[in-house]
Amino acid sequence: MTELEEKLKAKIPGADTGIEVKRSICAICSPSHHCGLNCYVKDGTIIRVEGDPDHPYSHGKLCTKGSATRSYVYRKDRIRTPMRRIGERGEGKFEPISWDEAYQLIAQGLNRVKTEYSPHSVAFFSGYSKWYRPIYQRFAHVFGSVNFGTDDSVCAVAMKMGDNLTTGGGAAPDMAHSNTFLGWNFDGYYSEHLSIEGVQKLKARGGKVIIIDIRKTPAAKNLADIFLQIRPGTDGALALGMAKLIIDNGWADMDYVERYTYGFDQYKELAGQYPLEKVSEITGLRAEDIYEAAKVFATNGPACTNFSASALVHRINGFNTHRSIVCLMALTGNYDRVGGNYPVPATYLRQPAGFSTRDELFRNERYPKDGPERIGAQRFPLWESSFNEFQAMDLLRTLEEGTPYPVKAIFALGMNAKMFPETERLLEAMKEHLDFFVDVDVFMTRAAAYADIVLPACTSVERSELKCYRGGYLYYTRPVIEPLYESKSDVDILCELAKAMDLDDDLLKSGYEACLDWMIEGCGITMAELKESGRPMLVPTAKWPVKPGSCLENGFRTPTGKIEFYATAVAAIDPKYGLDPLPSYRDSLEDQNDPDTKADYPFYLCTGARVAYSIHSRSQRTPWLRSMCPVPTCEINQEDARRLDIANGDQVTISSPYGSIRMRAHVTGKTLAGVVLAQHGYTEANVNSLLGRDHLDPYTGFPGYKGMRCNISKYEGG
Ligand SMILES: Nc1nc2c(c(=O)[nH]1)N[C@H]1C(S)=C(S)[C@@H](COP(=O)(O)OP(=O)(O)OC[C@H]3O[C@@H](n4cnc5c(=O)[nH]c(N)nc54)[C@H](O)[C@@H]3O)O[C@H]1N2
Ligand SMILES: Nc1nc2c(c(=O)[nH]1)N[C@H]1C(S)=C(S)[C@@H](COP(=O)(O)OP(=O)(O)OC[C@H]3O[C@@H](n4cnc5c(=O)[nH]c(N)nc54)[C@H](O)[C@@H]3O)O[C@H]1N2
Ligand SMILES: [Mo]
Repeated sequence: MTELEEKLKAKIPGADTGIEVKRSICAICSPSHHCGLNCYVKDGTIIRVEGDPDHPYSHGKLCTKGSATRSYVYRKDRIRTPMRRIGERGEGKFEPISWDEAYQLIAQGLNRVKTEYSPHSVAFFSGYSKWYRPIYQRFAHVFGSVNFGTDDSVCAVAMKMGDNLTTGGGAAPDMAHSNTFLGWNFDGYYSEHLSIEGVQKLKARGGKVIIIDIRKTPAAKNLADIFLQIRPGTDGALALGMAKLIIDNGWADMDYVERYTYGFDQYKELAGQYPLEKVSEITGLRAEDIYEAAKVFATNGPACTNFSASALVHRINGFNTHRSIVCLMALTGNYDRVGGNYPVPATYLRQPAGFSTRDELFRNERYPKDGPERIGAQRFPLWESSFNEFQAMDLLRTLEEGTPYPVKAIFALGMNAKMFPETERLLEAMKEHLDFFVDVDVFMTRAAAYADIVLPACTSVERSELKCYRGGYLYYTRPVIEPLYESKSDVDILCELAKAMDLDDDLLKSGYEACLDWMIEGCGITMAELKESGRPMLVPTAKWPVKPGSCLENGFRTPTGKIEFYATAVAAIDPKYGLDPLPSYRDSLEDQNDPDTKADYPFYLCTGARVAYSIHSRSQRTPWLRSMCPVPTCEINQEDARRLDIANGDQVTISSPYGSIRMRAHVTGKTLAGVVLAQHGYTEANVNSLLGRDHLDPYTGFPGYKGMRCNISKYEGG
């Protein structure tokens, strides 16, 4: 081999090899992170990726999914051109059309529904991707619809609502100054790898780590001083039981409670109903372990905790469970204190970076103020009054029943139908009741097959995107390769469509960068500078780190100005909805506990706990990621497996009152007896088809993804 051939084989950048390293970010995963990505590009193709060591936030780290970027970007099922449906909805028969034709057809289709029904009969929906949302939400409102909704209907917002209504806002752990970390449903190894280092450092300093999880996770194994393997969905009872212990043993910070909180007496009375033995029985934990955890948490302070976007709030008792954990922070005086949890205001796309932008104003200033209530408002009034999107878990009912007004068109960016409970019924309802459906996605999906018009979006390495990062950074990424095929960036699609439809908004019509310039005005940096630099830039107005104590000094942003054990905003909701202003506990299977259902479906099904090789539906057909778990697999405890004659690797049927799916059994000692754990996102084994559409948390509308009844048996079909 010549020297050049060797260098080419080793993918060494240089003028001789023609390989150039271009910087971008990995946007496959959680928007809280988006690690820096170095792409090695030769002849317009990415031939290698690695973490960007100079990235000020991720410092060269990259997880499994980011490492699979090439496998993701170059997938065979990329949508290549705009397409018009020529077969039946769902059949998947399309013909290519030009972009101009597509824009004309979309303009006609949406305007027809607007004229025949109303602009609100067009629902604008987005799946998991967040980066384009300011542009998208404004687009929906300028079009005239109140109905903008996203995966926020099932992700993070239930937690944020709990935070907002209790303390006035979310709060980050001050890990660097803490003595105890309460990792409540925390497994950062899989869900946010960049969060692990802080916990490791705390431990190295001699701090204590408590992990509360339903399964033995890497966090439990590597980090925990105390590990509580709790029965799923019973955390609310544990939090109240801990509160009782803390109050009874004099471990509460009563000075803090008196000065900064509201409703303590009622909270104390509620907690009083959870003595240790009762909590032990509900949670399946040993009384001495609960006592020890409560003691360490309350007496080895300051203590901080993580707030999970997913695990606890994916249950019908989720909102109050989350609130009960926030209340523990207040009870021990750990909220807004050094070493505890403290508010860090959002900068851009709801991520904090220590300065302000106008993205929320950009999103909302054109909201049609005379419009009706949004989809889901009548069923979930607390959601409606707390959050500026429709509750997508009411979409199926709205389509079927047409009340309070019909939904006749959906315009979607990345709609994954499998995110919705009773997926097949949703697709049926879309087929039957929609006059017009547009889906913009990177890949061809089940939902896209039902669309009238399908448009190809490109991935993050093919376009630009604005990101903020903790530490005070703004970053405007530059494309490292040209968009593949005829794909385009979502924001370009939206801005071009705004022009084609001649929407009444000069900003949208002037394009993404002009909109960004408007949003970041006043922060001390311009888009021109960001573009020129091509790197994350320190924003002059940024103040980082944000300091704890602002609420203690200036009051909390709640109706009483205090931390509300008793949530006055919940008390303001019509009593007919039966919402409790206190963080009371109820069974996470309460609506499935009739004797027949219990007998037929004796197992607790918990879905979607994060794993390293998977992210929702978008990873399932990414070859490198799929190769790590080629067959949809569920975890079952070894005792249960023995009793049911299920061996490791056997095919099993998981069933619920709504349907059944087939998976492969992974028999393990890591999962509790009586529990089945399964991944979501698979087309051939869609766990959400097992979930009833009304199995929802009445406070937030969030689905019980992680708490429903099921049965499991060996599949005998060969
Ligand atoms: N059973 C169960 N279900 C769950 C969960 C669970 O734990 N258990 N978790 C829930 C949670 S927390 C969330 S956040 C949701 C995730 O919500 P989903 O919306 O289901 O997430 P994805 O499947 O990742 O992405 C949706 C679509 O966006 C497309 N896409 C990717 N990038 C882009 C882009 O740049 N532009 C466009 N236009 N499209 C793009 C993808 O191809 C995909 O089809 O799932 C929820 N579903
Ligand atoms: N690899 C990967 N990372 C992701 C995602 C992904 O799909 N894949 N999705 C991203 C998204 S959209 C979200 S919302 C976040 C969510 O991220 P997290 O909030 O971390 O959510 P999970 O991993 O679902 O749950 C965390 C832990 O809670 C445990 N758990 C489940 N039920 C219970 C319970 O009843 N009680 C207790 N105490 N613990 C329980 C699970 O076993 C798991 O170890 O992850 C983000 N990161
Ligand atoms: Mo999520």
